[in-house]
Amino acid sequence: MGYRILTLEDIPKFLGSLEEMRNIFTDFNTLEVEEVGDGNLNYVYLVKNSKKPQETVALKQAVPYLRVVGESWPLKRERMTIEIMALQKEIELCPEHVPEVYYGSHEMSLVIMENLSSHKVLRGEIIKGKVFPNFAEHISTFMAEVLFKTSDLYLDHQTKKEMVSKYINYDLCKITEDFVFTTPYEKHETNVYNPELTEEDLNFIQQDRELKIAVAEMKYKFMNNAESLLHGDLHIGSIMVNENETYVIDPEFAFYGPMGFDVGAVIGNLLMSYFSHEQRQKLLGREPYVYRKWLLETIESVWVKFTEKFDTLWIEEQLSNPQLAWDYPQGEQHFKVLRERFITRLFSDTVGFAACKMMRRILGLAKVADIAEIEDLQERARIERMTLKLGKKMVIERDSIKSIGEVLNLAKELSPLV
Ligand code: SR1
Ligand code: MG
Repeated sequence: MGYRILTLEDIPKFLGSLEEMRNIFTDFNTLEVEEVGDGNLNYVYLVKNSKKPQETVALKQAVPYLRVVGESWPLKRERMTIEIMALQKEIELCPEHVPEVYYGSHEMSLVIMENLSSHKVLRGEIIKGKVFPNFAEHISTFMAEVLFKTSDLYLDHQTKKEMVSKYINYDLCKITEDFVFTTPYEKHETNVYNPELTEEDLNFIQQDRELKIAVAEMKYKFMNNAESLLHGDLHIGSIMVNENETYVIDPEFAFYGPMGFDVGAVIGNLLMSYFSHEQRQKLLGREPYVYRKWLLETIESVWVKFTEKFDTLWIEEQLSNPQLAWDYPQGEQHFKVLRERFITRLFSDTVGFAACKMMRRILGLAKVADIAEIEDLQERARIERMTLKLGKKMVIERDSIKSIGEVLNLAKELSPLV
């Protein structure tokens, strides 16, 4: 079967041709297909048997261009091969937080998976001001399991190198290199600015010596530190939730990169939500304090729980596979110092990457609805300036900021929790 772009009309027949779908659907004549993808890259469809709605799947297909721009921006559809492989690896390592995959086709550049019909995209839910008490617990488990167990701290030397080469993701890494680390920090034609931002606001980022150097350093780290298999785009639009469960979706940007890039994506996005709710809670007719406090507590918990779980996995690995290197009287203590220094360095990376993820959402092409959909442009610009200020400070001072509490204090200095 050669590649072709599926349409709404084609999908029932296509599904009917797949052996794997016979376990799911009892009738292919009563399927209803709805296109739901609002993503930047691909098409996503939900398919349901109208007679038996519990018979349902999600189908995602990559097209040979960047969907958000159109056919004028070609993009190899082989990105779906990476997505399928990454989903399979994440399912192996953390099945409780990844949707089940029923069928994947590299040729058709598509994946058919569990329709998370009782879950919603976390960004949309946060915009509505909903609370998810288990989110920090879940996302920290996902990140610790995947980042630790795909690194050299866990895999043998050959498997790790085979993994690095298997997950080379030229095209989507280039998108990140451009849109997260390059274009937002220059006068680039693809940037999109709130018209209420002034030239001074832009130059505060685009012409500042220390900031430009710091972002270039983060870009170099992104391109050269093949530490772990990253999700690669772990913003709160790549996470689906309900009150009890959390699922990570959309790993098409997966590649071997620095662990802090994923952790920073979660933290940076939640910091932007914190700023946005200075305004959004008022629009919802609420006092901003309670919800924004939950957001800050969640950020702290994500980091604390992630590091605790990561450390536990490392200790367990040392116990089950003891390394000769630590087999001497003070070895246990010295191993502990290594772990502490590792986490200190990972924290600096996390802060630096979170900062880049924040600043790019204000000045670059791809926005976050939390801030970009604030209708009052002056109010939006006020929140954008806070985001830029915090991002700038975080990336420049990433090595001297010592704790997640310090990051939260910086956010509160810019936008008091009242
Ligand atoms: C031009 S694509 C823009 C962004 O969408 C994806 O979700 C990634 O974050 C990418 O940077
Ligand atoms: Mg995505």
